[in-house]
Amino acid sequence: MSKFTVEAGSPVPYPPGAVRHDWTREEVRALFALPFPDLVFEASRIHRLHFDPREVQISTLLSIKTGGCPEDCAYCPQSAKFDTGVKAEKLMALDAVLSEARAAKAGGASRFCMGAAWREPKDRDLDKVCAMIEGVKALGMETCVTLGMLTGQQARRLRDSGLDYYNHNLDTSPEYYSEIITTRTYQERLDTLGHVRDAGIHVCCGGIVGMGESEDDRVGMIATLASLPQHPESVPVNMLVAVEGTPLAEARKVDALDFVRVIAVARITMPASMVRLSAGREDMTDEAQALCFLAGANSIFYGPKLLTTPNPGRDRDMQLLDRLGMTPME
Ligand code: SAM
Ligand code: DTB
Ligand code: SF4
Repeated sequence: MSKFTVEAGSPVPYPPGAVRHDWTREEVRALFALPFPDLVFEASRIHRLHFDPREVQISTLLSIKTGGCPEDCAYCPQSAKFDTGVKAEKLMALDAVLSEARAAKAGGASRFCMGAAWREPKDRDLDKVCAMIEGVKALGMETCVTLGMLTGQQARRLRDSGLDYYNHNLDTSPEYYSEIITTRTYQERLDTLGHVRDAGIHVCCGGIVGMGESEDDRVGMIATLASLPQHPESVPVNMLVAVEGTPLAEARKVDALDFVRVIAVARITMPASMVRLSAGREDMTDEAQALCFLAGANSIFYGPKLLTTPNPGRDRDMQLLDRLGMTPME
């Protein structure tokens, strides 16, 4: 065997691409410690065992209820606790949401994700969101919502309206979490994820890189996600969008190659999940994004706005996919 292959003593478990739920932190740490070419090669190889590496899933995001959130997530421009210039708005009307969904579909998105700046939805609001889900489903798109914490009963109501995915992120490691959020616990997040899973809704769960966390916190976040009883079907990896007025406004920028490592480790440990190159693409070079795709990212948010912050324009994204010979997933 060549000394350049990683099989000998590789921390990548065999058979490669097997879906495991018993990832230890040591194993995940060993992946982060691999030389970059070995890590990206393994991630790319494993990606191909489960997916067509030329295909990227495209979701469009809409903030259906912006700002004024009572939580104190240190990264978030929508928290009422920080002065970020984001104004609190009411829940959007059904018609307006559906016309945005039609435009997203016409633009090529297969999934429509709706986000609300709530700690948790009130039952009255949930009825309105259920009507939005039904309306978007009727357009022939997949649906995803992110509304904060849920009870089991609320998760079942969302399922009954036809919801495909619920997004609720762990954001970081259990150890670093209290540096970022004090108004709800890590366990509450895990409980919400359990309610979503039990209701039979697909789980979209990931985190953020670039909040001043250590590599060990990245290890802790991925090890937690990869040892959930069932892997999230979708794993968003966000690069912090540092917003003025938030406590993380001056956070040190992450080296693009370190971000690629997080994508690669997510791909290797959750081989059959979609890994989304999520927030932060606006400030990433095309080359860094190409490396993320090579390392196993196969999903993006498409359209010029995330929830409140900019995302690359449609032209830039289509040109990038074209240059890479990649196509949107049907
Ligand atoms: N309020 C709900 C909640 O927190 O669950 C849903 C919306 S919240 C904006 C969804 C996720 O967006 C957060 O969990 C976080 O991971 C991500 N996010 C928010 N602000 C971000 C930022 N400035 N940069 C990167 N990701 C961010
Ligand atoms: C996720 O992980 N990233 C998206 C989505 N889930 C809801 C949100 C990113 C938000 C970035 C900051 C903003 O635009 O407000
Ligand atoms: Fe509120 Fe969600 Fe922002 Fe936290 S991330 S402040 S819960 S909108």
